[in-house]
Amino acid sequence: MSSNSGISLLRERARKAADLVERHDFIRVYTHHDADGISAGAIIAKALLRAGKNFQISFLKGLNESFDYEKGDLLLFADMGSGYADLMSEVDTDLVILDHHTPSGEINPKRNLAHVNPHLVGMDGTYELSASGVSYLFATELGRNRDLASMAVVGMLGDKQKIVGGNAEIIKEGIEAGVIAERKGIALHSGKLRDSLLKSLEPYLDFYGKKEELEEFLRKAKLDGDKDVDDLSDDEVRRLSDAVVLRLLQMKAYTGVFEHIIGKQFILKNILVKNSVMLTDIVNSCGRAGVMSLALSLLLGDVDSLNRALKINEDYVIQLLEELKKRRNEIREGFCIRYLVMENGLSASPIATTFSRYLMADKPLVVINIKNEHAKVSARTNENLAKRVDLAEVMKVAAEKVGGRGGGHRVAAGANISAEKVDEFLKEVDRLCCAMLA
Ligand SMILES: [Mn+2]
Repeated sequence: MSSNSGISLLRERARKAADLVERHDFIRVYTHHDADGISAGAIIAKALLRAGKNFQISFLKGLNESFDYEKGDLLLFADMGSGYADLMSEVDTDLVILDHHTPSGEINPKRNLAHVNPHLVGMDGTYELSASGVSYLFATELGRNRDLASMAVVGMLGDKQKIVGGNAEIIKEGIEAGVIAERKGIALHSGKLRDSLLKSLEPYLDFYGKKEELEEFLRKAKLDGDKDVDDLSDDEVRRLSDAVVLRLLQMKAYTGVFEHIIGKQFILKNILVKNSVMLTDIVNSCGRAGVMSLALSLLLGDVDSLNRALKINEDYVIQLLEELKKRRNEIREGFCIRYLVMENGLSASPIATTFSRYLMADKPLVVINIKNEHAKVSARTNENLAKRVDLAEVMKVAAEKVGGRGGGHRVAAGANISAEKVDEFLKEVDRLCCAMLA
């Protein structure tokens, strides 16, 4: 099915969701606590406000957390729901699901249901539409809300999607509405170039604690570190891009990252933070710090929240850079994997993502964080290795072998196991990866 007909089928489903909303006075909204979920929440909030609806919005880590609703209200889930058909079938009130995760089965609704998910219309929810994009389609059916396209960009970038299919369509509408502009450039935060390079995590350039190297990098590329990233000329952008690519190659980074960090950048003209990469990082770190409503306020245009959100992002970045520096020498070699076992470390997933994408891309990386008796596992690889290694399968099988649970995507998966089983688990993960790579 072409994604064009997919999108019109999805709009029909979004229309049904809008119809349900119109029949209710109060809407209970639950969304995910990451950048995609928060931006979906902001789009929904704005659309409901404009439609004159009363609503309450809450954030969940997932549907293993509990939620509640009053019978007769409309219950709306964003960035979750599709994977929990059983749970959704038990909901005894009208229900709207705006999601992009793979549906787990048929939902048998007790009341009215509008289920809006790209997978249900032959579109790929992993790369071509996120929950914020689905929420945008819903919002444009509910009212004149095309100016919210800029918020949807945060979810696309946050979920590391591609600008194809549904995402490309939303960008096009945002440009037509005058709220998104495209610019050639590189994925760096606004601010002094020196500072942005030093603190960048995506791309991670490994300049933290290496002041001399950074100055040498700037000198060689004939760039002024005091100049603002947003003021660089086309020529300077080109020199900077070349220098960044060269550095990443020397670091042996995964070359698939280049298409994400160099080339088209999006300017969000009607949001307080116009640099889309920077805004996504800020929203993401607010989510990680547990202050989702601060990020929501920022997206909705609250000037007072800007400085607080910037500070949260700054603290998060420094904390993560410190942790990366500290943990780098603790990474161990297996036969077919690398692994890192931390006790009471920072959250495992951003550490696993950064190391596996930028510093050691030739083998799958498993990062384990032990807290009390419990071990949380993050496993990462890249699209290239994932042609052979399926980490979702590896995590599932290895975790079940030691009495835990695991799963996820081919390139990014996780598991929960008990701390005393870590060695046995790692051996099994290594064995499974070797078998898949052979
Ligand atoms: Mn999402």
